[in-house]
Amino acid sequence: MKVTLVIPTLNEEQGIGPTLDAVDTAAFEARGWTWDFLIVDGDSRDRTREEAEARDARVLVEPRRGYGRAYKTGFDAADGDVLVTGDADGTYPFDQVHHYIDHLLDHDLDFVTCDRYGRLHKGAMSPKHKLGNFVLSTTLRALFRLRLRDSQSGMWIIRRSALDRIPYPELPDGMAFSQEIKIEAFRRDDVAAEEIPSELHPRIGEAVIESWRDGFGNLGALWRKRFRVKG
Ligand SMILES: Nc1nc2c(ncn2[C@@H]2O[C@H](COP(=O)(O)OP(=O)(O)O)[C@@H](O)[C@H]2O)c(=O)[nH]1
Ligand SMILES: [Mg+2]
Repeated sequence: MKVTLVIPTLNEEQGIGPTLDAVDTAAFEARGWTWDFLIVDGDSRDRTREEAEARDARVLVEPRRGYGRAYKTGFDAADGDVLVTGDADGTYPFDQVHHYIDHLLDHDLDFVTCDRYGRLHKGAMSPKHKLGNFVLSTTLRALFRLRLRDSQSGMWIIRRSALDRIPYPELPDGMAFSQEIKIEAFRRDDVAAEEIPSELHPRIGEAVIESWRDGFGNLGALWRKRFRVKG
């Protein structure tokens, strides 16, 4: 079995190294898995690509802007049997992903999303972000009747054979991609999806997103998706 770690980057020269180094490749080997790192870089102006290549990552340049756009390009190019996603900023527990993959395989799941609230390390989430995430997750639960604690988590474990049943190419190019891929996976009877407890660490390096704009953007996207308004 092959695992592809798909990671979007935009000026993450400080974060990408620790992110890739955290993966417990010995645990992968012990399980007989092979792996590759697939970086989808938004034409970074810093040393992100060099740092990734130094760790034998395959680097794709996707100059079209957007977090969702990067994942669409990455999913099209990934050839692992299982895909693992996450930010290149040290926030997600890449040191634990072999356990999350075990969970997917043991429970015969297609899609696992990692709930960051399982363990929030000190300084990992500002009060503003906590409030924003609370509003977004509560709204998602109310509008879509889905049991999701953390609608904005960016760490997912996906069985590649299930990607045909998740219409990711039609999802938004921006940050709303994250909540929408969960909605699509969870509302389909032919996709076995689950949320599992995970962790969140403080960020390495500067954030690319503008919280207020992206937060309200995601909130609007939830309402539009629920009532099928194009926007
Ligand atoms: N390729 C690409 N990556 C992006 C883009 N915007 C954000 N990213 C990456 O996507 C991940 C999430 O962005 P981040 O700024 O951490 O967002 P936050 O976690 O919601 O604060 C990080 O690894 C970023 O480097 C983009 O336009 N293109
Ligand atoms: Mg991040």
